[in-house]
Amino acid sequence: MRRAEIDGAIGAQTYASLVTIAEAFEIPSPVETVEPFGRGLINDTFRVAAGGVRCVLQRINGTVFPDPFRILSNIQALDRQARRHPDLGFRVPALIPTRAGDAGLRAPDGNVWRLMTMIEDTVGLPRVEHPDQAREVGRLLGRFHTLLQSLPPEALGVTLPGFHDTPAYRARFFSVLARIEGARDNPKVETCVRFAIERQALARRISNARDRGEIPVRVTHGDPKLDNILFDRDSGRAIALIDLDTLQPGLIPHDIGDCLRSCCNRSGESAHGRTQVMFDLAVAEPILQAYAEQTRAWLNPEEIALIPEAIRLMPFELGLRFLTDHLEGDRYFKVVEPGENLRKAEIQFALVADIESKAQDIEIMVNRFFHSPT
Ligand code: GN1
Ligand code: MG
Repeated sequence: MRRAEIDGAIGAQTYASLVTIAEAFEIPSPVETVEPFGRGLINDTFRVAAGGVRCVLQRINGTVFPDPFRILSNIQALDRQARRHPDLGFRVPALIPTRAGDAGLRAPDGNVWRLMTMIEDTVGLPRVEHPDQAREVGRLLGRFHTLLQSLPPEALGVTLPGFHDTPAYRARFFSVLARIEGARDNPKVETCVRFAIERQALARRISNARDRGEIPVRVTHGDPKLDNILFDRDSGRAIALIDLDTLQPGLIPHDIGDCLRSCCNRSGESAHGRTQVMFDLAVAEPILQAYAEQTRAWLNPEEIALIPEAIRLMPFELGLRFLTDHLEGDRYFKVVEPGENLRKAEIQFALVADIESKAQDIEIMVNRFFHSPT
């Protein structure tokens, strides 16, 4: 990418200022290249090359995350935990300190930047193509949760208050809807609104279980979508779960639901045209089976019982979030073109509908893998 394009890519951030930021960290100097990287919807991400080293530079979105340094200390806690359990073969991107010795850099404009090592010789997958890949996803998420079991949730700071608080997202959606005049004039919006109204009760079930103390708060990833999983280039093993911004106290069923809504929707979050959105049970099965093998011994029965519900809930929640953002003018999730968040909401809701039609199969699968060793 040419420098002028990079200059345009993140508004006022010029190429020269990116180099200055990268050079504030403990990497060989001078920095050779900085280029946009990845497909994240919240932060701005760049790949930096300097003296034969490649790393990932990110500006943490300060509008979304109230205290970016809390994210950095949570990542350090995970890193220490992974080092205590090398047997799990779990790799964590290491934070490269600034030359002043800090975990991140607060720029004069107030933005916080971090630099991380690139986990080399890995690939991401645009979609799950083979059951072995699905098995790897389940195994990785299961090992991740197992690794975090011995960390008390209080040991981690809350990086994003209200994250996966479905009742709060629901309430916010209805208040935005009421505030924006003519919002329901668009028939696509109206169809989504009706879909959301019919499923209002869904928003509360899992948080009710948490409030009643039926399921524990544990350390979770918060965003284990396929884009955030890295596979070893040679062996194909899933070895890292990246994007650790929402590593914080949370609910296990939410993580499983989020992982499945992403991996089992093989046409992706932003499919165009007439693509049939569907929840692929042939992908769900190996993920759940491998996940269960890793976690059966310690997950509690209520958490297991809520997995099918969470699989339906997470695309519903994300659909509500996309739809709310569309109504508010795309302030939270980055879009390339107007209407994108609305289309993404439609896709998540179509996924919910397909999951509902397969509810019995999902229930049977969960029971089979978690309650009877295979
Ligand atoms: C956001 O920034 P990114 O793309 O990793 C979002 C997730 C959504 C995801 C959908 C902090 O993640 O909750 O599931 O988009 N992260 C946050 O792609 O809101
Ligand atoms: Mg994320």
